[in-house]
Amino acid sequence: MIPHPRRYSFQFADKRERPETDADYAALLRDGYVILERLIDEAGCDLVRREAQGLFVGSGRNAFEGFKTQRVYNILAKTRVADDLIDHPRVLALLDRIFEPNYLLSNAQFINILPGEEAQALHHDDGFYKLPRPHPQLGAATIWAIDDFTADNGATAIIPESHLWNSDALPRSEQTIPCVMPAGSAIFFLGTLWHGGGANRSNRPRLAFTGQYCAPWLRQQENFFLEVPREIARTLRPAIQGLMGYSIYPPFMGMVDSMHPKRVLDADD
Ligand SMILES: O=C(O)CCC(=O)C(=O)O
Repeated sequence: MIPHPRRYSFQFADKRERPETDADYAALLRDGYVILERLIDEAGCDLVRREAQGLFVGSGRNAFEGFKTQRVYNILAKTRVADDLIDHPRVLALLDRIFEPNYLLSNAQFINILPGEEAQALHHDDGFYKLPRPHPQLGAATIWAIDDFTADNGATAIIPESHLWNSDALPRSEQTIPCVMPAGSAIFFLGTLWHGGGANRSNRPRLAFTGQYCAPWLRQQENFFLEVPREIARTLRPAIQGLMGYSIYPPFMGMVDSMHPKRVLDADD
């Protein structure tokens, strides 16, 4: 029998409303994105930068990853420095509004756009769920500026209000604006918003962290159960475990041998 889902869903049981949430949510619905300014300070950015720098190996394997872009995948197995970004209360408060409880982390990466990188192809993050638009919210993402995002250093290019477009509308680069924001800020956008990494015409790298999230009944991009060893997963805080998929979308989705996955995670080997 499946234990009552609330037993292990306590991190997601309460809405994390904050004074800013109403305004953040209104902007998100209107524009498709909202910029959350200066959520972490310079010391926090330095910490993330130092940790990320130690993890980069090589650069992108194709034009979409970016031949002059460095990426770190499987962050949850490699460092704890992104945890506070992944479950930042201001981000969770918005996710609480968009999705049913026990929504999931789909993908977490560091992205370092190096000088000389070209603009990435415009895309929307939920495009791989092949449903015609408009559709219910499937995904949402954050891109955290660990360095200042400027007009010429590869700041994410976005098309405001493109979350409202139908499936047949195609983006043009002239429609984009650079998401200029100071280090420590994050852009939060809906999975339907057209965007892409910007061209880096500066002489310095542009470091970002991105967390992508999806509805609790969708397949995640990352397979966290294979990526993150069980002995690490056990040590993570419940909110992160839940986001990885150690949770249930009631009544059954995510079960392990008829039990809540967190019971199995916590059990002795
Ligand atoms: O790095 C960025 O600003 C955006 C990257 C992106 O959208 C992606 O790689 O899917």
